[in-house]
Amino acid sequence: MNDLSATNAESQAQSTIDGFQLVIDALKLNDIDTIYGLPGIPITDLTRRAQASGLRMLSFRHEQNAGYAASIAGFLTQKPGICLTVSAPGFLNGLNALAHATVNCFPMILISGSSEREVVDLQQGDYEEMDQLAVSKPVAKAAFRVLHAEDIGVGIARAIRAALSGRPGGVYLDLPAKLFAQSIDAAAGKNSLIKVVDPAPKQIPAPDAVKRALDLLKGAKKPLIILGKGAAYAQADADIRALVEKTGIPYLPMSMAKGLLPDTHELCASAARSYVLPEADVVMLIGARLNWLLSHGKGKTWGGKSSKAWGGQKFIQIDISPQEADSNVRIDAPLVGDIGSCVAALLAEMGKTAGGGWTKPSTEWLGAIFELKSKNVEKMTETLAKNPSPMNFHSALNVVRDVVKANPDAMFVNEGANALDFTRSIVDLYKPRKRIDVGTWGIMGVGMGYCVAAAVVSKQQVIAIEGDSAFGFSGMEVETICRYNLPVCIVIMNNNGVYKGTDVNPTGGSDVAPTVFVKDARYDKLMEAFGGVGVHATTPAELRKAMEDAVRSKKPTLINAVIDETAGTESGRITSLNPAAAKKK
Ligand code: ADP
Ligand code: TPW
Ligand code: MG
Repeated sequence: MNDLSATNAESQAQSTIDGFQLVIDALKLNDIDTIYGLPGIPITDLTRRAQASGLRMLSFRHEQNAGYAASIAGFLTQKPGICLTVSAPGFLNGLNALAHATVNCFPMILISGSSEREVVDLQQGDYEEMDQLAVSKPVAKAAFRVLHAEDIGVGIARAIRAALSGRPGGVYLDLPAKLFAQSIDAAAGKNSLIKVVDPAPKQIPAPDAVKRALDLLKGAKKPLIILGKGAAYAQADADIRALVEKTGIPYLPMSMAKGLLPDTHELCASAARSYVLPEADVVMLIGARLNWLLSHGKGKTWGGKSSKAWGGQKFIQIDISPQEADSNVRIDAPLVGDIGSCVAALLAEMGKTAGGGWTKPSTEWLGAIFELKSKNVEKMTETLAKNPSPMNFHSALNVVRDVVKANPDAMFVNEGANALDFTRSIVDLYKPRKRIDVGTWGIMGVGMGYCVAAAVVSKQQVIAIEGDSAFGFSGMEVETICRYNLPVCIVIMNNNGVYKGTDVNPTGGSDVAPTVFVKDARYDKLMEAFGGVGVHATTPAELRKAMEDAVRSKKPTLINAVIDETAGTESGRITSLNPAAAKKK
C-alpha cells in the first residue's frame, strides 16, 4: 500500500462509526458510567471498547448477579442500571433480574446481544438462537430491538425513558450481532444520538387530590404513615422528614425505607407494628403498595375479623402509578404524582393555614405507641444481651447492630429467611437508601450483586448479612468482590441450612433432608481462595473483632458466623404462607 492509499483508508476509517461505538457513545451521552455484565459472543468487543472508552465495565461470574447489581444501582442512583449479556442463555440468566427490577419498580436496562434475525425467525438453529424480544416482554416494562446503526440513539433513548419515567421498571434492549459491525457516517452517527431531556418528568398532583388527602388526614384520630421503597427511591428525604415531624404522625418504614428517618426516631412505630396496624384509623401510604408485605391492607393484621375482612382503615395513597389505588382495598384519597411533588404539595397546603392549621395526634394515640415501643425495646435489649453458646441470631445481630450504628454511612445488604427477618427488626439504619434487600418477591440471590453495586455506586463500606442458603445463590461473586477489591464485609449466618439445619430424612436414607447443607461448612475459606480475608467466628466477640477489622481495613472480608442450627423457624416470619399452614387455617 502506498502512502496515499494508507491515508485514504485512515480518513475513511475516521469518518465512519460502527454499532459498538454508537452504543457506547449513546450511553455516555446519557451520563451512564457503569455497565454490569458478562462478555461473550457477540458482545465481547462491546465490553472491551466500553472499558477503553472510559465506561466502568464490571464483569461478573453469572449474568443474574450482574443484573441484580444493575437493578439496585438503578434504585440507588435514579439512573437506569445497565446489565449487558450474551444471547439466549446469558439473556435468560439476566432476565430474572429484569423481572425483579420491574416488580420492584427499579429502573434497569438489560441489553443483550442476539443471533442472526433471519435464522432465528425461521428457527433454523443459529448459535444461541432465541426470540429474546418476545421472551422478555411479559416481565419487562418495555422491550425494544434495534436493527440499524442509525437507530441506536433512538433505541437507547427510548429504553432510558421507559425505565425511568412514571413507575420505574426493567427494560429490555435487543441488539442483534450484525448491528455492532454496521458502520455509518461518523457525523450522521453522532447526530443520531439523543441525550434524553427530563427522563423522569415531575408529576404534579392535582390540587383537589392534595386537599382531599389532607382533609382525611386531619380528621384522623389515630393516623399512621407507611413509608415504602418508592419513598426511598424518590430522594425527597428532607420533605418526607418534614411531613412526618410537622404532622407528628407515627410512621412505619417498610424494609428498604428503613433509615429514611433514623430508625431510632421517636415517631418510628416499628417496635409497635402489631399494635399500630389494626388500631390506626387513617393510613397514608407513601411509595408502598398494599401487597402481601402489608397483608393486602386487610385481614387480622389490620384488625379485620377474619383473614380477608377489612379492618376499617381509610387509606391515602401517594403513588406515581395511577393504577395502584384500589388494587387491594378501597383507597379513599389517592394522590397521584411523584413523591417529591406530592409531599411538597402537602407541606405547602398545610402551611397555608395560620399556625400550620395542624393539630398533632392525641397523646393517647402517641402515648400508647410509645409505651408499647418502650416495652418491646426493653425486652429486645434483654434478649440481645444474652450470650448463649452456640451463638444465636440475636447475640450475633447485637454485634451487627453496634457496628452499623458506629458506621451509619455503610451500605447494608440483607437476605435469607431468619437471617433476614431478625436482622430487619434488630439492626437500626440511620440514613436513607442504606438498606437493600430481598424486595417485593422475597428473592434469594440478590446478595453479592447488590454488594458489588452498593460499593461501586456509594463508594462506602458495605456490610452484608446473609443466610447460608441465601449466600449460596450468588456466592461465586466473592471472586468479583476480590477482583475489584471492594470494601465488602459479608457475614454468613451459618445455621447449616435453609431455615435451620436440624431437619432429618424421615426414611432414614443417606440423603440429608432437603433443607440441610453440609454441616459446619467453612465459607470463610471460599473468600481466602481469592485473596480476601476469611474469618471463622463462633462467639459475638470474635464476630465483633472481625467486623471491626473489616471496616477498618476495607478489605473484602467473609465472616462465617456459626449460628445455633436449631435457632431459626420455618420460613422465618412468613410460616403462615406455607400451603401446609393454610390447610390448618
Ligand atoms: P415497599 O415494598 O417498600 O412497600 P413497593 O415496592 O411495594 O414498596 O411500592 C413502591 C411504590 O412506589 C410503587 O407503587 C411505585 O409505583 C411507587 N413509586 C416509585 N417511585 C416513585 C416516585 N418517584 N413517586 C411516586 N411513587 C413512586
Ligand atoms: C430465588 C425460597 C426463601 S428463604 C430461603 C429460601 C431458599 C433460604 C433461607 O435459608 P437461609 O436463612 O438463607 O440460610 P435462614 O437464616 O433462615 O437459615 N429461591 C429463590 N427465592 C426464594 N425466596 C426461595 C428460593 C427461600
Ligand atoms: Mg440458614
